[in-house]
Amino acid sequence: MVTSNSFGYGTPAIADWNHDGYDDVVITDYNATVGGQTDAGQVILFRGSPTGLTAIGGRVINQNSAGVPDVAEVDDNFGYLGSTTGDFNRDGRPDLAVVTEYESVGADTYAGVFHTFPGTATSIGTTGAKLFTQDTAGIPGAVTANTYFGGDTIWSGDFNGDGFSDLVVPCGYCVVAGINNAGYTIVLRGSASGVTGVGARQIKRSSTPGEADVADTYFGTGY
Ligand SMILES: [Ca+2]
Ligand SMILES: [Ca+2]
Ligand SMILES: [Ca+2]
Ligand SMILES: [Ca+2]
Repeated sequence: MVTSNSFGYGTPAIADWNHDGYDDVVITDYNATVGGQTDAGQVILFRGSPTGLTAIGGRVINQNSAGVPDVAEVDDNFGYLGSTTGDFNRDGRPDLAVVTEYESVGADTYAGVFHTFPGTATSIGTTGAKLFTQDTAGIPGAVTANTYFGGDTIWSGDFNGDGFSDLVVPCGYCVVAGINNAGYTIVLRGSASGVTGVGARQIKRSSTPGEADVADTYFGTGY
């Protein structure tokens, strides 16, 4: 069973992107070579149909897709380790968020980023895609090498009940008050313009009364 191919290993995102009543799925393919860049990574949309999942009408999205911030590079691992969906801009169309936890930001290797992609009338759009790092305005914390922001997975829900889906992004390798790898999660709000850093909050173990942050426990992740 050992293989270097990791197609489908990350968390898939499931929604009905073409509004035909059949659920569709985004499957991660983070070891894919893109534009000659090994392990740059991509995700692939498959359609639901009366006979089940089909590649017909699907699409491939990677960091070289038109409108997507950044570019496909060796070892980005776009899609590692997962994706999620929610209606972040409350337009009735499901949107997509994808982690790239090995992305380097400036000189900070493996700092980690995530992208969001707006749902369209019939699919997932790359026009209007956004890139978030820990230096995005409003997000607590700062870009730091080897912290793998966004890993190992992201998820969503409408936590403040305003109808805009919100996004939860972990940083298990992040330092909390000098405690290495204690980790925290960032909760970002949805808005009319989609996921925003405005109003983002940091949640860590010590956010709960009586609980303390502990080294190497990677809060919010499965590490
Ligand atoms: Ca569908
Ligand atoms: Ca990249
Ligand atoms: Ca939407
Ligand atoms: Ca909300």
